[in-house]
Amino acid sequence: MANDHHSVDIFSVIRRLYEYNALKFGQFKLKSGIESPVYIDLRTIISQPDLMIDLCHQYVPLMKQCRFDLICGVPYTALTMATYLSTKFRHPMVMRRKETKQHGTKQILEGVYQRGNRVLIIEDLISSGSSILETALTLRQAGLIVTDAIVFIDREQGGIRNLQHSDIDIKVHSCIHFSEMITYLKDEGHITGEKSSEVLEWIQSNYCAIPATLHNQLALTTCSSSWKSYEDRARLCQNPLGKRLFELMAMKRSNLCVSADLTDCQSILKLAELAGPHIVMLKTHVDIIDDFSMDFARRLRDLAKNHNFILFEDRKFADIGSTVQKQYAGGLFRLSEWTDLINAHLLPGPGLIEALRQEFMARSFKDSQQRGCLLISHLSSQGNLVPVDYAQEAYKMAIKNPDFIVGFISQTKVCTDPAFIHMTPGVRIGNEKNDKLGQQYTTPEDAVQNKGADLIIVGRGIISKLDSSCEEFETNIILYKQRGYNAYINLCQ
Ligand code: 5BU
Repeated sequence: MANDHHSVDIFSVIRRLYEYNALKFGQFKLKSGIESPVYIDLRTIISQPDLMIDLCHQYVPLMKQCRFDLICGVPYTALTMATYLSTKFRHPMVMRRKETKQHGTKQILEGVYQRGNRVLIIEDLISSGSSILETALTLRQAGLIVTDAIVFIDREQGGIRNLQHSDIDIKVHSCIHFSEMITYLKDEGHITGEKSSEVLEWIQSNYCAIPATLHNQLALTTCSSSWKSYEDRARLCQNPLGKRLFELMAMKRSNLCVSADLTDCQSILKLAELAGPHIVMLKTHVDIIDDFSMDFARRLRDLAKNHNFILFEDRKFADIGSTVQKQYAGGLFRLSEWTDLINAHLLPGPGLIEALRQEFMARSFKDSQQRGCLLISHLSSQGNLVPVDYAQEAYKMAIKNPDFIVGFISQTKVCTDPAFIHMTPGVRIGNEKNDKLGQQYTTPEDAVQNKGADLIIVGRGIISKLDSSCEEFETNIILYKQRGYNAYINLCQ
């Protein structure tokens, strides 16, 4: 960042905040209902541009200690500060809306960014840390990395420690501590010794916790304290297919799904035969097969039965309910007759989900086969236009339909509910980080430990070995199976 020649003593800023009534002493009722002998209101300084500038420059030395690509102010007070720091020092900024727009793109995050960009959060003051956490959750849900935040005043009520919690892991830097500020005001004769002791005592005995509801949303970061084995998760699952999937994962010690992106039936059957013992799921794109027939579908089902894996057609339904019913049950592929699992977009709304529910029920009545649906909450491809709040909407839809929504195709955790599975594509071992057509790859460990995957989906990383010797194919698939499974097991430590 550019050198900052604007040096102003922080205590002169504190004195002026006091003079402009941004620091008030008396009896104040806080949002939480508690009575406080001190009130800090930094919102007022938007009307004092000189003070605003001098205050903003206090962040600069701390910004130099942080690694970041973008900055983001916590709405609303810190937005003006972040805007000043962004324009003055040419740091690109993103802006988090407090409320999602009800029209247009429904963006919750404004600005230009890429997954993996590092964001520094700017906030005016910290008490519990909840506001910083809310902003960090939104940023992380968009695939951004948040490790640091800077606040002007640390109220010393536990916020900095709250955010150090392993689930959250945000380092908060502060320009000044509350006690330093009070001591300065007392030493300069602005407040009495008595007032200073009263305020300091009050602060020390009023620890602020992060509300439980917010803590529950900490699904983004996979945390060891909430880790559950696949067996335990099977027990918590309400839908029979999800239950069977978790049981298979525990029994086969595998969280691997192979993506059979091959264009002829013979190769897919060969893949199913060779991969069968190591996988819990085989995923198809039936519309890329040149010679599809229902006989092939029956043979694939037999292999799935023999080797005990689930058949998932990656159909990504995204149309009105009536069309989806026909796409699922009819046409050349008659998916409802041979697949266990399909997936859908939320874009068309709940009618699509209702349509699938009706079809599932109608089919299951005939053949008592377990069926389920995954919701697409994210895409793995670069520059995809999936909105940031898509994942939240997917979760809302899932909890309304826990009897047949098995989980999510995700790139980050959608929820902490252990009954829903998170399945992540874009996994490959080796040097390829992308496929030059938008696919973005990560390792099994990164998918599980950082992106919250319970199950990894691997296509070309495995099928590229189909024409190699059986030994080579097997060594490779076992490597994926072990690395994916161990990454999940290692989370419990
Ligand atoms: P790959 O060869 O490992 O890149 O194959 C990944 C598969 O997962 C492929 O069939 C995709 O269609 C599928 N996929 C994906 O890659 N990314 C996504 O976000 C979704 C599906 Br949804």
